[in-house]
Amino acid sequence: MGLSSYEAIEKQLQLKIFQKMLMHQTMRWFGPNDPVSLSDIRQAGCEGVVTALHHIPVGEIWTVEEINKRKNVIEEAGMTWTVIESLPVSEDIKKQLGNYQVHIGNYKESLRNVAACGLKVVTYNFMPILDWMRTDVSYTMPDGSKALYFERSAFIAFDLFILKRPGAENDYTEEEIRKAKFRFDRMTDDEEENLYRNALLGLPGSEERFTEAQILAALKTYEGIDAAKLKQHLFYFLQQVVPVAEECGLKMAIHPDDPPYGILGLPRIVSTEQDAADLLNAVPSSANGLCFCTGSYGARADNDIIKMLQRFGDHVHFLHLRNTKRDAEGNFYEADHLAGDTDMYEVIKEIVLIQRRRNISIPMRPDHGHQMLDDLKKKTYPGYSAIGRLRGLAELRGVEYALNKSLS
Ligand code: DNO
Repeated sequence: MGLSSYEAIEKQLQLKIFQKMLMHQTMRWFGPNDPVSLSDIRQAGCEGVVTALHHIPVGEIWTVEEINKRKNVIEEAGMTWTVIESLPVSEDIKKQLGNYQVHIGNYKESLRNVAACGLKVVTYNFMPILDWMRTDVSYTMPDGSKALYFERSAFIAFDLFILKRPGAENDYTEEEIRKAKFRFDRMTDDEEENLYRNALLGLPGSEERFTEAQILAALKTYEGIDAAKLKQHLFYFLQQVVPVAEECGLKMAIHPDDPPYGILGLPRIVSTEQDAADLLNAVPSSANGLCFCTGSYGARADNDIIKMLQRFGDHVHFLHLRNTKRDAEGNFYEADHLAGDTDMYEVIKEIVLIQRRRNISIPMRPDHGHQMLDDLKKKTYPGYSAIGRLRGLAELRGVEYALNKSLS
C-alpha cells in the first residue's frame, strides 16, 4: 500500500531537512586555465565551486565587475560560488611595511564587493612569503598513485645545501644535519632540481617559482619579525577587516600553516590550537573564523583535531578534509582521505553535530587527492587532479551520509 499524502509530504520534508544538514560540497577550481573543468567538478557531484581571481595582483581591489564575471561562468555551469579561496593578504600587510595601509583599505573594498555579489565566505592565510610546502609532489604510493610528500631530511638538505640560507644550520640538530648531508650527497642532479622546484613552487594557482636570489632576498625582509610580531600584525589586520566582514554578512576563514611550523627561518603563527584560540580571541566576532584544514593541523601530533573542532565549532566557516600520515622523523605524506592519522569518521561525526547545532550546512572541499588512473598522464596542479579528489569526495560524502542518517 502506498503512503498517504500526509505521510508523503512528511517524508519529503524530512528529506529536505536531512539534505540541508549535509555539508555544502565543493571543489577548488583554479579558473579558466585549470585543466579540470567546471563540468568535471559538476559531475563529481559538487553544488559549489571554490575559486579566486588569481589574475588580480595581490593588494589590488577585486571589482564587482570581475567578481560577477567569474560568478556567472560558475552559475552557467550549474553551480554556485560561495567560498573564495583565497583573497590573498599582501606581504606588505604581513610585514606592516610599504603600502600596507592602502592594501588594507583595498582589502576592505574587496570584501564589500564580494558581499555585494552574494558570496559568503572568504578564505585567506597569513603565511609569510610561501604558502604550502612539500619536497615531492609525485611520491609513489604502494598502489601506483602519486601523493604529495614532505620529507624532513630532503627539506633540510634543500635549506642547507641548495638554498644555502645564512644561519640555517642553527635551526637543526647535529643529527638532522648529518642525515640531510647523507641524503644530499646521494641525490642525482635531477632529484636536486626536482627538490628545488617542489620546495619553491610558489603560490598555488601559479606556475611561477622563486629563484634562489629572490627567495633569499625575500627571507631577509622578515629579519626582525618573529612569531610574536607577526601575530600582532595579524591581529591588527583582523581588527581592521573583521568589522567590515561582519557588517556585510561575510565570514572570514583563515587557513592554517602548511606544514604547521616555522620553515626557512620564517615565523608561522596559525599552526596550533593555541594559535587558533589567540586569533579568534583577538577580535571576537562570528565573522572571525577558521578554514579548518584537517590535513594541515593534522600534520602535527600535538593537535587534537576532534578537540579543536569541539572547541572552535562555532567559528568553522569552511572545511578542508584531508589526511596525512606522519612518522617519527617528521616526514608525512598525504594519505587516502579515510586513512592516515586523523580519524575521519570522528571528524565527520563532529561536523554533523556542529551543523545540527548551528543549523547550517558548512562548505567543504575534499582537499587534495592522489594523482591516479588517467590523471597520471595529465599535467594538473599538484594535489588538484580530478579523479583523486573525486575519490576523496565520494568517500567523505558516504561517511557523512551514513552518519547523518544513523544519527537522525
Ligand atoms: C593548498 C591550499 C592552500 C590554501 C591557502 C589559503 O593546497 O590548501 O594553498 O589555498 O593557504 O589561503
